[in-house]
Amino acid sequence: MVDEKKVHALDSCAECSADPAVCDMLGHAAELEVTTAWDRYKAQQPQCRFGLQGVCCRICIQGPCRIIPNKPGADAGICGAKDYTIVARNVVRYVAGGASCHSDHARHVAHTLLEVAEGKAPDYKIADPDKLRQVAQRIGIDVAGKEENELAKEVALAALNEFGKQTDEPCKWLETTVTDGRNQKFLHCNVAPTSIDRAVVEMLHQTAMGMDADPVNIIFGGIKTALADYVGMHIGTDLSDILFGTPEPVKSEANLGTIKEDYVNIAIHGHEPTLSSMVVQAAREMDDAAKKAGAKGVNVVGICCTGNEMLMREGVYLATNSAAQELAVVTGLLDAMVVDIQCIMPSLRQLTECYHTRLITTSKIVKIPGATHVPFREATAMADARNMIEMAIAAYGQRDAAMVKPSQYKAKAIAGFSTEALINLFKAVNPKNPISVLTDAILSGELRGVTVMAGCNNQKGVHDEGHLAVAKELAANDILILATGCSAISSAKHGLANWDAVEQYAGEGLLKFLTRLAEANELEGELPLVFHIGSCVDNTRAADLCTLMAKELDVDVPKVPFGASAPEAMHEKAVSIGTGCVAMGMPTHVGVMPHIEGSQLVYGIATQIARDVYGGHFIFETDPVKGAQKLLEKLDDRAWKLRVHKSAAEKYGTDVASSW
Ligand code: BF8
Ligand code: SF4
Repeated sequence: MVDEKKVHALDSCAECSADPAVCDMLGHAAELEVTTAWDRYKAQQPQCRFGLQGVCCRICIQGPCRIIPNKPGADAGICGAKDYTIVARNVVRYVAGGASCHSDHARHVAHTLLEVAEGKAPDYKIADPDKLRQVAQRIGIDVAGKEENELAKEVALAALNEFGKQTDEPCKWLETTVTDGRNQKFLHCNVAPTSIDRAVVEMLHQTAMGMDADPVNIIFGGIKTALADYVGMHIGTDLSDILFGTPEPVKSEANLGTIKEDYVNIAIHGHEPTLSSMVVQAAREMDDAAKKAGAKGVNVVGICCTGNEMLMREGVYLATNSAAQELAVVTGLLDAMVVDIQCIMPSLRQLTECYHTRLITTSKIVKIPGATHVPFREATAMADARNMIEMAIAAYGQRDAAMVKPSQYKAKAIAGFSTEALINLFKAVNPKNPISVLTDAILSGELRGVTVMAGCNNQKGVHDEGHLAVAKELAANDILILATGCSAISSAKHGLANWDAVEQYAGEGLLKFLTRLAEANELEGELPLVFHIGSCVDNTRAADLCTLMAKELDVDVPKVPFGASAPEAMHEKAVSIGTGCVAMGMPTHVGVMPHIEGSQLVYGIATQIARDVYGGHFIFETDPVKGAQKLLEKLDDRAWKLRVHKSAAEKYGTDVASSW
């Protein structure tokens, strides 16, 4: 019998995670005296108050300057920067970091598309030529009479142009995907990015020592950078769909129980589909080699957003989300973990040292001392992927029985809900005007709104608890829920991405709505409570749905009952996505306090002034149920106003009021 107190980093299982697979595996880790993020979080306590409040400035090497706002002599940095300048600068630098991540990912996909078009990446092909044409047309490329590769080259070059063009017109991927109202707002506020790289560089420049001291101007710069992040994400999603296919509903399974004892297990972890799609393909062709080594075949499992990309397109199992990535190794059953970019804990190397697991890094900007580095090149993609699987097969025979602990936990999950797939579902109810199926449900009061749940895991809270509590509260209150990133993985692991959860948690209106959709599509019992729409770059799929709703309702986004929630936000990317959601006009709940409490002014801009200018605003609430309720209040307010304004417009034959 394991003594819970002794084996867990925190005082009890319930303080570690809402996921029983995680609690179980943490027990195993403790028995083996293997440390994880839970132990290191505890060792980091107490965390620095200046850092937590965002009032530590390290922007120049006279610092760090630490501010105590109302204490004479301590209320400004050496250069005189006040709390509001320092907090604003720190937070928008997160946004620049997030935008860099998403957009560099997108740049890589754009390069791959270009190489495919030029015949330099023979292992790839254009999987969705229809989407290629749609994207080309949307960004103003003449498609008539053009061959697929010619068009692909033009789209790839247009995408790459979004990164570095020096002229002053707004990015095409912004201008052509949002409402007219948003375009006007962004131009009016001078926050429409003209290119991604320029926005990021400008942000770093604007926030350097001796630059901008005005928190409003700094935050507007942050909004421009967040919109550049949106452009990067949208390019990432569009071009991935073109290269790897636009997702359609697919059934799979999620949680650590998908790592199988009698298979060669290889985890794909990170964010990009370019390499992982090759690993999945190679794995399917290498079952015989695995059998020769005594296994039943090769089993690929996904972690984080690479996992989401491959679940959506190939039905690959999801092993777990960000906080629990180490625990996939702790099972003792993972023969190789192939990582690409982002959210990869450096600790994985210290951990794999205790196991037979091969840790393989592949990106030239992600190397971990001690890991095996296999540089990934598009030109030799399939051979590289095979090489990695051979390494996993070789490791299979070296498992240490004393370290092995299979997990019994997994859940069925239905995923693959791209915007196109959602529209197809609505088409079965109303072929002529599919989006009206959703907007009519809101106008009639059957649904109270839509929310995209995004974001990470954060050790500051109980792992997965925030995601589950928010999803259940929203579902019980008739909100249609979309999910991305680690939130989507959380739902999948806990059985919220299948119909059983609809019966258990959906409110009356949501149940009616989903039943109607299921019946019209002959998918009875096969729709989820939480619609997995993809990885973090796929938050743009939610934004696209919101734009379609706004257009159908003939209003701008701030009037649409569409919200966002990141109950366990962690990464810089979450800060940029959240800021983008606010600029798009959405009420945006964040369940972890970001580092802004050191300035009441910045806090006020994020939670109140943003609403006056953009229509969207942040709701910071660490209690997930209260957070969901605060979001609901905002959605209800919007739905009520929408109904009143629409009926008044009909009665008097006028346009719907545009104020929010
Ligand atoms: O891009 S949700 S922890 S895995 S950052 Fe990372 Fe956050 Fe997970 Fe995907 Ni998104
Ligand atoms: Fe201190 Fe100013 Fe340098 Fe920041 S920029 S570290 S506040 S001197």
